Amino acid sequence: MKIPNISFVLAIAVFLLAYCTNKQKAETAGINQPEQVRPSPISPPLVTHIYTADPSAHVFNNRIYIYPSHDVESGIPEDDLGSHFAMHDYHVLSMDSINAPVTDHGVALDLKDIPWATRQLWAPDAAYANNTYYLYFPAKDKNDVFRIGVATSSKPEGPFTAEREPIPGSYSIDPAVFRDDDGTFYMYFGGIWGGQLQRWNNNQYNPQAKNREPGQQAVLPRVAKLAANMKSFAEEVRELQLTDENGNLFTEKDNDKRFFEAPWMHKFNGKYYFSYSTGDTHRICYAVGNSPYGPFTYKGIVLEPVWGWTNHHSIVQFKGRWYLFYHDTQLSGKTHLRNIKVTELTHLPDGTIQTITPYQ
Ligand code: FUB
Repeated sequence: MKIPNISFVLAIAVFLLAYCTNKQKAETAGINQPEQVRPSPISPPLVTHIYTADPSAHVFNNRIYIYPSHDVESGIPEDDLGSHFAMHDYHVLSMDSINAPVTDHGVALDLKDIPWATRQLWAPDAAYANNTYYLYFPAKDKNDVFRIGVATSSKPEGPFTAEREPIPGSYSIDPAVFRDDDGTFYMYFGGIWGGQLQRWNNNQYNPQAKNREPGQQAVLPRVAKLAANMKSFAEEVRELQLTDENGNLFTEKDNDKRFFEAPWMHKFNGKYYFSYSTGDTHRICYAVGNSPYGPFTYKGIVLEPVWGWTNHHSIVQFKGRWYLFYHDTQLSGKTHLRNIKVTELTHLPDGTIQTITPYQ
C-alpha cells in the first residue's frame, strides 16, 4: 500500500481542525441554533411591521428620530456585492423616549422620485441646519456607481425632496453627518466590497480596482466638510487615518480592526470617537482622535457580532444618557431582512467604551 506523505496528512488535519473551530464560532452567535440553546437578545426589535436596518438616530425637538434603511424581499440572490439589499424607499421612525412607542411616519423618500438614482437605497443619515432637515443617502447612479444624494424637508420626518444630482465629488456608501460644537458639519462615508470604496484612489474612480490583498494597506474611510448650503462639500474629500496604538495603518489582513463600512462620529469629553463596522468580521469597533479629521487610534469593540452578516449602528446622547442603535435579524433569520434595536452604551471613566454583547 502506498503510504501518504506525512505533510499532506498534517495539512488535512490542520484544515479540518480550523474548519470545525470556525464553524463552531459562527454557530455560537447564530440565530439558526435551536431555540433551546440560542442565547437571548438583550433588546427587542423596535418595530415589527416592516424590516429596518442601519439606524441613524438623532434628537430633534427633544424627540428621537431614526433614519433607517427599509429592507425588502426582492428575490435577488445573495452575492458579495450586496445585490440582495435592493431597497427602494425610506421610512422615518420617531419616539418620545427610549422605551416609548415608535411612530412610523410612512414613506419619506422613494427611489422613483430621485432623478439620478437607479437602485439600492442603502444606509442613510440626517442633519438639521438652515431651518431645514437634510436626508443623506447612497444609491447607484445610471452607471451603477454608488453616489451620495441629499434631499430636504421642513420636517424631520419628511417627506423629503431630492436634489436632481448627487453631491458633487461624492462616492461610495453610508454617509454619517456630524455637527461639531462650532456648528461645522462633516460627512464621514465609505464602504468596501459592494460599497465600491476600493475603486476610489485619490478621489478618482477605477472600475477595475479589486478588493485589497491581505498584505496591502487597508482602504481608509473618507471625510469632507460640508458647505453652508449642506448640499455640497466645502473641500476635497480626505482619507481618515485609522491606526493601531503604535500609529501604524492597518493592512487588509487586520480584518478584525480595519474599516469596512458604517462610519459614525460622536464626541465625548472633547474627544472624537470614530466608530465603524469591520464587515467580514462583523464587529462595531471604535477609534479616538483629537480632531474631526483624526488621526484616530484604535481603542476596541463597541458591539460584538449580531445575528446576520452586517453590523451597523449609531451612537446618540438623549437626556444625559448614551444609546447604541443597531440591528440584527431576529425577526426573519435572513441577512437582508433586518430589524433595528437600541440599548444603552457606557463610556467608562478612562474614556473607553464598555463592549456590548448583544445576546446573553
Ligand atoms: O443596508 C445596506 C448596507 O448593509 C449598508 O449600507 C451597510 O452598512 C450594511 O449594513
